[in-house]
Amino acid sequence: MQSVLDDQLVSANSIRTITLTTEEQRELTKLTSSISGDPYSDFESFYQNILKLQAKIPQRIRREIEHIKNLKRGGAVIIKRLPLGNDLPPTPDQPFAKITLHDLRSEIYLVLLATLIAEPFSFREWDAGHLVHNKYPIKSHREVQFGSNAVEFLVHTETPFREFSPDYIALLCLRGDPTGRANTKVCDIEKIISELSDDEREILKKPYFAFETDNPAVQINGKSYTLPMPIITSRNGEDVFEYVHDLVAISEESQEVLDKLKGKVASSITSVFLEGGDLIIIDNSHMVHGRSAYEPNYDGTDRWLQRLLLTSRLYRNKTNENRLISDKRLENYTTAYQNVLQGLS
Ligand SMILES: O=C(O)CCC(=O)C(=O)O
Ligand SMILES: [Fe+2]
Repeated sequence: MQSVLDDQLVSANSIRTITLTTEEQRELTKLTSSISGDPYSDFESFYQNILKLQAKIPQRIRREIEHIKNLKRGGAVIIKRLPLGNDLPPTPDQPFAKITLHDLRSEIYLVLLATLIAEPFSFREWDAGHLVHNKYPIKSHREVQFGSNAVEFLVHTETPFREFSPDYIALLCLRGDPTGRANTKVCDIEKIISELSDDEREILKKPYFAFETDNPAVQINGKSYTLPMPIITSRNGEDVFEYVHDLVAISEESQEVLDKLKGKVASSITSVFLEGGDLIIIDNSHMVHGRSAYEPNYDGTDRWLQRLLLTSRLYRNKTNENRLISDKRLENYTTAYQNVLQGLS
């Protein structure tokens, strides 16, 4: 039997890990077996059924998840060995919206645990309007900066530089990479930025940072960019951070600071190998995440994640909310990215 003492509770990188005991697994299996509803065709009913049982989540799991919420700064928690069962179908090779395989029941674990931290939401234009996103490699997406790619998925804030980004993201691994190569990456960007000078931080607060794109919002010195934005912004008096490893700066001075930041991010990344049954919840306002490159086989055995976006800011009532908001800056993404998104709907 797994002992609680085996767990490495705190690592140097604000990532806490707990491994479920057999008893906790048993309790969760019992709890989830009474939950009904289809997370894809009627998310709200499914979610309401889950909320009724949330008070019964084993204490230690609840405490660990709530710890990240209460930190109010960079943190992530990994819950290992969720009892997802053994009847996972082969990993699909097409976008999830195009197949009839729905409701795997793993969604119950994802939504039950992740919504202890905040409320679920998503973007209407993403993943066919599903609240639970299924992420696995798709051959034609291989090179794109998207969760279904195979090249390195550069570390990023989820949904950076838009009108709204999630406060947390949750990734539940249904099937780990059988080749052992795909590592999720996590980095505490708040900590890195706190170690820069005041002058450097002032530059990161200016709207000097953007992506190169073929669908520009602005042109600067003949180059095409998304709308330049700051990396540090303030929310309710607290600094929050939005960053992606392929950002560029629009002036020489800001490029110098960005290059320094990129170097520090690259050397402060923690790699986490997710196995089937592992859930990671990441504070998306203070941490960035990504994934190493890997070699999918596209034969039904590939890595498979389910993802939930979470917000502490949008909803007051926990019932009957419209949980889809619009991703309004989509028109300035690269054409390659937009093609992938459209293929999902
Ligand atoms: O594949 C991973 O581990 C990370 C995926 C990711 O960044 C995402 O789906 O948002
Ligand atoms: Fe992501």
